[in-house]
Amino acid sequence: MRKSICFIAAVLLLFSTLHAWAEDNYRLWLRYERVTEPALYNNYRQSVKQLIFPAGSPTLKVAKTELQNALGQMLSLQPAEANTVTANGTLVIGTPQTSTLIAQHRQELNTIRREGYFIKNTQQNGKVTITIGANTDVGVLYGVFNFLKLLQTHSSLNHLALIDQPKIQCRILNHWDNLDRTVERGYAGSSLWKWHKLPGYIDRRYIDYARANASIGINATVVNNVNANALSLTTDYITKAAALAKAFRPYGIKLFLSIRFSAPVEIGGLKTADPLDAGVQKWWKDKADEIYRYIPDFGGFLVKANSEGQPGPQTYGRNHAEGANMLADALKPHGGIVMWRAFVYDDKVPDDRAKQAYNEFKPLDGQFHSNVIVQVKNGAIDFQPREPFHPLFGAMPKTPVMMEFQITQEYLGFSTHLVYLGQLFKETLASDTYAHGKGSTVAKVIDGQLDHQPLTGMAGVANIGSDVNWCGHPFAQANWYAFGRLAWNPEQSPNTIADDWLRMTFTNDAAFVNPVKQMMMDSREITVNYMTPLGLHHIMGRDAHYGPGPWVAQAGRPDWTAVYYHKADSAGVGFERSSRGSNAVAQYFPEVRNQLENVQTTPEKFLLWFHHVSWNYAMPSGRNLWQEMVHRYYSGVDSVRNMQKTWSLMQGKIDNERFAEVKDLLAIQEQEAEWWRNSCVLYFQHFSKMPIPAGYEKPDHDLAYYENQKFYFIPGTRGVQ
Ligand code: BDP
Repeated sequence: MRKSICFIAAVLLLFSTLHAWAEDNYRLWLRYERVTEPALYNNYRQSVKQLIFPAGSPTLKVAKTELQNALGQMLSLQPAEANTVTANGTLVIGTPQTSTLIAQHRQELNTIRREGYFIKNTQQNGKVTITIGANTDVGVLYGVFNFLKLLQTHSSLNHLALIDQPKIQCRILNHWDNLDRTVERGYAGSSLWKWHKLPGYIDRRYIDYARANASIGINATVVNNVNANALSLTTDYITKAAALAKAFRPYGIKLFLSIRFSAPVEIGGLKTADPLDAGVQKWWKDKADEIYRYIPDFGGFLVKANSEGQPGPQTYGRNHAEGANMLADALKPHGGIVMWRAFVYDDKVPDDRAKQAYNEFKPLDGQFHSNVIVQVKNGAIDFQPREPFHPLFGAMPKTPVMMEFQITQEYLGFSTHLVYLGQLFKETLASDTYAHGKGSTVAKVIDGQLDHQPLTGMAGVANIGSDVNWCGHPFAQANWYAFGRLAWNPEQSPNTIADDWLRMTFTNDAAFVNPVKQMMMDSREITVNYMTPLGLHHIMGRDAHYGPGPWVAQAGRPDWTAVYYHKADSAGVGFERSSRGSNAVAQYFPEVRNQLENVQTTPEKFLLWFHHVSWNYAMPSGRNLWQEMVHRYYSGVDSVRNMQKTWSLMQGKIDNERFAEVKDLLAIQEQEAEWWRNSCVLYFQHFSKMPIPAGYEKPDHDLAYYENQKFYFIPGTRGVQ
């Protein structure tokens, strides 16, 4: 008997060590690690001894399960369930429909709308309670996740008086996932959606995906690529999508589909997809009716039309509004919406690519039906490491306009480079458009405040795939997380978001959190320095967008080359977008335009975006432009080395697996940063004809070496033209 007990104990010990050893990072920020600090542990246990949480609906059920699992893991505790408050340390959770105790909080309930929640310390029957209340079940779910965040980040549970609600209605991921499970610009494995096993088999990851999204307030998802395959609108695929929608539904997540504008021809057997054709209109109406039969809460359509070879209304001589409205009318009876992308440019149009979306969309302001929202990328070119805000923000006061950010790091080192995008997102959101004078930030445009828009949204191109750790790089999870948090409230600080994420994902140990947070906060600027300093843009390798390619001069069309954008010559470098050049600056409101018109007042970070500047131009640092550019590239690489140093000090503070993975990835990042630096410095030197100043390490190879590098099977490129 003693022997077998010892044996079982040994096996259990072995398993627990193996478990601790096998850290695969699957759990994201929902780890619910045991609270080990004794005072906190006891305090938390005292605060949640009893639970009043009647949970009838699927959403309340998942909220309750999440809570119970988390409390079990963090505090080894299952609170006693009760109907009335009989003990100090009672957790009261629900809506006015499920709980009379919640219904008493009229003031809070009146303040929050559909998806908001409150978390408060109150007294009931003379006993101390924590109350989590909301008007709706999904509000309760958000409240529970935020309460668990308090525990995960070791926050105090005294004096709780939180009232929170989303500032943006549609907080949506865009998956660029193809039906064959390749992911356009995806660097974290293949698509999560196993179409061939749907609708029969629901993978556990669909549920964990939905949980993770709900925990940060994401409430919608587009499951297929914007470069859409018409097949996704066939009955077969609608049935499959319906199974996904059903899996997501308890978590408050609505499913949307990207559509191919020519679907009526491709799968409907019609001769045309002209939006003004009655047959086409009927086809879409019938299709919408069919979708809603399978997915009653279907969100609507995302549309990439007349962009990069995709069909659209212009194919039939109609404009974007006519195309969008036809689809909107089909969805309207069911409450669906159309997200119509403004990412349009055409190499047949001679104008600067940066101007084309504004040129096409601004004149259509006011012509879209009320259930259309125009989806605009953060900048006018394409998700570059840094772009000035898109001039369409603030320019269409009579049209709902939503943000499209890219979470997947197409132009920011794939899933190999540690780049915290909270900073990038925030920089755009905080930019002042001056649409209605000072303070008219992009955030206020997209949360609807500025022009009183009833329909609001923020989309993020997902970085999620089948990799066990979801996003490829452990720190890429932070970008999914930060997107959700900023979509909920674009005014939040990236610093706070990084802090929460680190605590939940790694540890609450300040000796880890503080230095690593600083590293995250600096990481985006560092990447800009070694990739595209001073406003350079679109100088990456062609097609796959992997690594540097400032020399790319042939790419099928001029606006896909690098030379189109940097315009380096012996006189200088940069794209002249002032009135002396393409006059793209005229698309901004006067305060912004005037600042950007002039080289002297243009912020350094956008200098070469807006101006062609001579190599000898005196920069504020005292260096000339050439020297400044070299300095930035070198400092970018040096900073990556500093990141490596910071990280190496973290050994032992977290599990060895993630420590080692990040260490290895940082080493690749350092090599690739060097590759960017050497390629770009050598390439631009060709024009500046000035030496790399003394004191800098010399590039290992000559320019020809870098130009001749060849890469095969680069991820994210299948299906890319
Ligand atoms: C670019 C990508 C391309 C996308 C396109 C888009 O390179 O793969 O299809 O954007 O947003 O960033 O439609």
